[in-house]
Amino acid sequence: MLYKLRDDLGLRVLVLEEQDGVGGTWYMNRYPGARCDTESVVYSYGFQDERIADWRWSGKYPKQDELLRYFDFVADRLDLKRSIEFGTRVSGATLDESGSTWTVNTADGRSLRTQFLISAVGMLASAPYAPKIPGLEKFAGTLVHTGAWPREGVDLAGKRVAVLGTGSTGVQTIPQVAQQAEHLYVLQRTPQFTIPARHHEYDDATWAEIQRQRPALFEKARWSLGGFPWEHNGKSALDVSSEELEAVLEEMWARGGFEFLWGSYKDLLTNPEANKLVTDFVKEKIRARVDDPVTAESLVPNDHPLGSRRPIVDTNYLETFNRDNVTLLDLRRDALVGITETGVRLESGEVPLDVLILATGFDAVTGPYLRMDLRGRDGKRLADKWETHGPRTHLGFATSWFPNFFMVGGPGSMFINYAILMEQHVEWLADLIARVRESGAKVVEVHEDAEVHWAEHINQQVDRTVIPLGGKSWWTGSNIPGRERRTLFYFGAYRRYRTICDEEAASGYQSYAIS
Ligand code: NA7
Repeated sequence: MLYKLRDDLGLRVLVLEEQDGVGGTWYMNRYPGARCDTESVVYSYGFQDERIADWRWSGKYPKQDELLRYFDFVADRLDLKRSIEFGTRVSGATLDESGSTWTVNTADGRSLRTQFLISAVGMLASAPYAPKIPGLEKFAGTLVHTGAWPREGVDLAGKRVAVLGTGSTGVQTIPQVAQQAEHLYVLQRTPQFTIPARHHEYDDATWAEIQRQRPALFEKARWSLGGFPWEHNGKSALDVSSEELEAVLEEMWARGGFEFLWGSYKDLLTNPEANKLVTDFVKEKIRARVDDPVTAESLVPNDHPLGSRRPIVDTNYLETFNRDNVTLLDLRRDALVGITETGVRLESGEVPLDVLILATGFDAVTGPYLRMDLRGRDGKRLADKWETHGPRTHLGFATSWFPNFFMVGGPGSMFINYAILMEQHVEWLADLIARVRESGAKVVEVHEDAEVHWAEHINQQVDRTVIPLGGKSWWTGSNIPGRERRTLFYFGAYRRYRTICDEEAASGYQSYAIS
């Protein structure tokens, strides 16, 4: 966004960043095993700039430290850091009476004025979530949240360690922690489906071939279902023989990653009957990967179908339970009662610990926004507005009562390959801002009925998927106790979303009042 607005549009731009370096989620999530589960080749910038063209990814999925090096490389090569103020947390922002200027307040007591305020706070990392477990504050060992992992690391060697949480983060860190700890206890409340990543390093010949194909891969991803460069085979899983189904699923399983779900049959995530076929396939894979049948059954999800929660990609997660130094503690059978000074207390008794790792996720999607006190027209607070009606936005870009305020990937946009989505958002928002400036207008605000219409649309659309069967999860904001389920994303095809965005621009931004 900075590059686009500053270097393409020639605007005066300042980025305020709470952390001391670039990278966002990859700056904060330094836990062992942190790795992107979107393939590196399309989890990077797609715009052409020869200054960053010589970057080379080491393999299929980039690790956290490689991602951090990438963002640093881009920021340095494009000379971005001179426009970024690091170590500055925004505590809030207030619109002035003219409706055209925001006063942004920082946690260190300063205020800055700007015509346009763009939030790129993301939807997860800036708001880690730790459950209120009785006695948590009494724990005398090392307590660490994966999303706030210390830069200097945590010494796990020879320690009795527990990981609480088995979402994407827990699934990534558990195999790595198991290699370091004397003993690892995995505290699992809800078992999850995981698909093997099949990570591999790129040799020079592979990388040269990927480089050759890269522009075409990006173009494909930009007009795909989920921002990935592959397509389903056009068939229903219900229209093929069981032999053909098995063969295709086995082939996709061998390829690994999200391609298993989005690159095979067209109805795995939309038709419950088709979904059951693939859900059963993955349940059998879980049983085959875990030696002990009792542990295996505890790891098989039985309260939600595959794809109804955020799918998880793993490397050796289930095999980790075959190690002698790893114990699965199934909290559905033996409830977590509380934390003591020396460990965790289950119904069956206490498990002594040196280190407790919370892999308990985030106050996702709305949390990063509501940590800031944003006040729009007539002093309306964003928290109050979103509390009353849910986080209504227009396509995830803007929300009424908050003129000249925009979001990159806000609630109501999509949960897909974020690199592809972000770049589209940046371009769309830059075009809108350019249009406002060219017209000589000062204020742009989305019409309330446009966001009401979009909220209705995404609510209808989600009912055509298996997502309503997913129980409580961050995808619906219901991972936070007491919070009602909400549709936070458009779960249709990305190419359809992109077309809707393009049509809005082509209409001259008919959903917006520009004055
Ligand atoms: P998630 O996916 O929200 O997972 C959080 C995990 O923590 C999940 O297994 C939860 O169990 C568990 N949890 C949360 N609170 C509790 C309590 N009170 N007791 C027991 N277990 C609990 O967060 P992640 O960090 O793994 O991933 C978030 C996203 O970041 C990920 O999807 C990627 O897009 C990047 P539950 O399932 O609620 O029973």
